[in-house]
Amino acid sequence: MLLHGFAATTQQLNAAVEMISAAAPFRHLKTPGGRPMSATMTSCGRCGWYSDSQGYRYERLDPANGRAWPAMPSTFAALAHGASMAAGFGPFEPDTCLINRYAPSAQMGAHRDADERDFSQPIVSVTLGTPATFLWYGAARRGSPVKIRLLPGDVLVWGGAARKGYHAVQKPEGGVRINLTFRKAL
Ligand code: MD3
Ligand code: FE
Repeated sequence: MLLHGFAATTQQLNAAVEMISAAAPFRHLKTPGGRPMSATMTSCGRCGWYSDSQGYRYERLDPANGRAWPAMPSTFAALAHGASMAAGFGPFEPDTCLINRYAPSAQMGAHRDADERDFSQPIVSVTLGTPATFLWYGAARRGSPVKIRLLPGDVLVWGGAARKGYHAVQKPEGGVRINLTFRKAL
């Protein structure tokens, strides 16, 4: 479900991203095959998403420095919970927020999110910064995807069958795009 403009206080969210990335800097993770991802990433919360030659997983400590990930701001948790309620997926208590940063040349190829334990929990995503086009494939990674142009403040909630769908993101429209994805991973 697309909640257009649901995140009204994007200034606060952007400021929180600055705080988090000062403690846990954005970095290019490598795929298990050794290729650097074009978006840079960091996380906050009780664990953080990570990828290297050992595979895709959630880590309780930031492998870059051995410290806990920055705490999830209460504004983040409240936004994710409110979006899940508004979309009809019920109470949602994420334990992590993966933060993706797309420079003008960065994009994300088609994939599905499968590293979380409980697929009955939704994922909430929030766009900040420069608009970009999101591609929705659904159950199979083929055919022509549905295109959705995401603006800052737009919130998407993925639950039920859509939770396992294939999706991708095109390059942002000439500036930096930040995306927050809230997950219950553990
Ligand atoms: C549909 N991020 O972090 S957000 C990701 O714009 C990711 O940074 C993109 O895909 C981004 O995994 C897309 C929309 C999104 C996020 C997670 C989903 C859609 C999803 C999980 C399941 C289904
Ligand atoms: Fe994804």
